[in-house]
Order: sequence, then structure tokens, then C-alpha cells
Amino acid sequence: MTGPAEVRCMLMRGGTSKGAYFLAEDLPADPAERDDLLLRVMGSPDPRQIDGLGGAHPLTSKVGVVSASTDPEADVDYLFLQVAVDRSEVTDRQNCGNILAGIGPFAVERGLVAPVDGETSVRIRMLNTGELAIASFPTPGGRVDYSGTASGTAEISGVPGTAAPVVIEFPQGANPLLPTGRVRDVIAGTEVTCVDNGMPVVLIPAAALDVTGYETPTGLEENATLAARLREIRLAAGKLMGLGDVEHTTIPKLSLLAPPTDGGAVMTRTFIPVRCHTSIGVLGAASVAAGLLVPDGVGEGIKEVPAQSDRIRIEHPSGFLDIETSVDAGPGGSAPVVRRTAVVRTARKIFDGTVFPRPADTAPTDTAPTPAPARPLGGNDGSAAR
Ligand code: NQM
Repeated sequence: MTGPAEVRCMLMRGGTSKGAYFLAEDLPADPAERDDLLLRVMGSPDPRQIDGLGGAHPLTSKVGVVSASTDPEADVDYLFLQVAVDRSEVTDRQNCGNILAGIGPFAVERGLVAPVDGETSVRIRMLNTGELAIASFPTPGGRVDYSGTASGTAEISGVPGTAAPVVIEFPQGANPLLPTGRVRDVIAGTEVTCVDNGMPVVLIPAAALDVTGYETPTGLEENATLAARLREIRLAAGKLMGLGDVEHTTIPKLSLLAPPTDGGAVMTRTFIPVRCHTSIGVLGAASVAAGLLVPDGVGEGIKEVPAQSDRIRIEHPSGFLDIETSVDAGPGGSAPVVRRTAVVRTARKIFDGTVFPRPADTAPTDTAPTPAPARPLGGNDGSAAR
């Protein structure tokens, strides 16, 4: 596979992630060719991604692909692709609510959506899940105001300083909130709640895994006993949640729960699924928040959720993430339903230009310590980004 020698690309921070944003028309239409190109753009496989744009962590090895939508309910389509760091793998099995924060501004920058003087709202069809999001952000004078100096600023944990808010609304989700049909399951001897409010997540009391839930992400990543238990739970949970064999996928995520320490609803440590997140994903947090609102979940006895409030503060290793969501008891005792979810993020254009991918005939071999079984590039069968 050769592919183009240069590609138009915008590097953006979306929330607490960083990624390369492309118009679909600037990438090869064939998924295998596209994925091969993206590995060479990001510098994978290589633990340092030294020869590409990737930042040597799953949170900085991400891609957003955007096109005008043919869906009358949406302005643009957004496909999220996770590019593995140390493997030749690209997967569309998971969505990303952080990269999502940059999609509206990118769509305006590339002329897919006409900005309004003041604030622009972009309706985004998220192709990974088929769900809709509406992102609103300041566009004074018809230009994206990333800094917020002209229109007001927001601060999000995990990002230094302030920037203009990107408010993202998620109308009612398409997937069942409780994918196993139960509020609690016992998996590998551990009581968990499996939940999906935009991201499949397994909620686990940290104490059940003999950790406090207040450790540093690196401290938890070094705990081999914990890693083995999480792996066992994740593989079994994937089957119960209808995700099939998740050995080589990045979902479900696993969130360890502990009592809050700073006025929030709960403290979390989230595995995505092997590395421990330095904060928490947007949709991951939306799922944790909704999971806390379901009566009798494993958050009982851990959470401190304010009565009559639909703002749930999820604490994480670098601060907190506020999620607005409400869960209605299903009619006549049927499954609970999420009514709406909203979140504030920020985004920033870092550069716009041309990326020169590593030439195709110089591809390194995979460098991961435990290589995944071989699979053709571009199959997007959900390979794990570690
Ligand atoms: O949950 C990391 C992130 C994410 C995903 C991950 C995300 C989300 O923080 O919406 O944004 O869970 O792999 O970018």
C-alpha cells in the first residue's frame, strides 16, 4: 500500500485528548488504505511514536474524520478512529467524546457549516454509535473563538488554563442503559454494574479489587494483580454486555469507584482498558454518572449524589468532570432510561497544514510486548489501543 505522500490535516486538542482531524475526502476511501496511512501519520507502531504526530499515549493517538452528513437530522458525520500506539491497529469500535469537542469548530474551519455571528451549533452524527450530539461554541464575527477572550471562558480539569466553552448535548441514547439487563452482575467473583450511556463501562467498587481508588494512574498500572483481575472481569463483561469477544477491543472501559473527596458524587480511576486514564473520557463519565443514578447499582454506599440535582460531578485523578444527566425509572418497572446528557468541554486548533506520513515501505514491525493475533489492517474489528 502506498497512499498519498501528503495529506491536509488539522491537529487539535479536543477536551483532554489530542488528535489529527481530517476531512473524509482528504483520506483514502478504502478503510484498509486509510488505516495504513493513519498509522504512518501517527508514527505507529512505536511506543514513542517518534516518527509521527502521535503523543505516545492512547489519549494523544486519536483521529477524527469529518464529512457533510446526508442525514437530515445532522450537519456533519464524525467517525472516531483510535490509532494504537505500539501496534499496527486502528479501530472504530469506540467513540470519543473528547475528540468530539473539536468536530464543530473543525467543520466551521473547513467550510462544512456556515458560522453564525455569536454562537454556532453543529448537529453531529457520531458514526461509531449512530447517535447524535449537538455542539455549541462561540463564533463572534463568524470566526471560531477558541480562547474565549471575546465571549467567556471555561476551565476543564486536565487542561492548563482556560478556553472557550464547547457545550455538547446528547439527546436520549439509542442503546439500553443496562446492557446486561441487570443492575448488578457478579463477574469473576466481583459485583459490578455494567452501564452504557454512550460508552460501555463496567463500574467496580475499588475496594472489591483491594485498592483504594485514590492511587495514581501509574501506580495502578504497575499493579500486576489488579491488571489480571481487570482483564478477567473485562473479558467476561464484554460477553455479558453483548460486545462479543473483547480481547482485542478498547471497550468496555472499567471505572473503579471510591467515595468522593472533593464535594463530587464519586471518585474514579478508569482503565481504557489497559492504561489508566489520567482523567476520564467524556462518554465514559456520562456512563458513570448515569450508572450512579440507577437505584441499587454498585455505587450505593460509595456515591454522594445530591438530591434533586441532575449535575453529577465525577472526580478523577486530575480533577473533576461535571455531567448533566437524568435517568427515569422505566414505565411499570421496565428498564431505566436516560433522558438527556450534557457536558462542557473546550477545544483548540494547534496547527493546520499538511502532514507527511512515514513512507509506506519503511513500516516497522509491531513493538508491543504481547502481540495481538495477526489481522488485516483496516478491518476495524475493535483492536485494543493500549
Ligand atoms: O469516553 C478515552 C478520552 C477517551 C474517550 C478512552 C472519551 C469518552 O478521554 O468520551 O473521550 O476512554 O479511551 O478521550
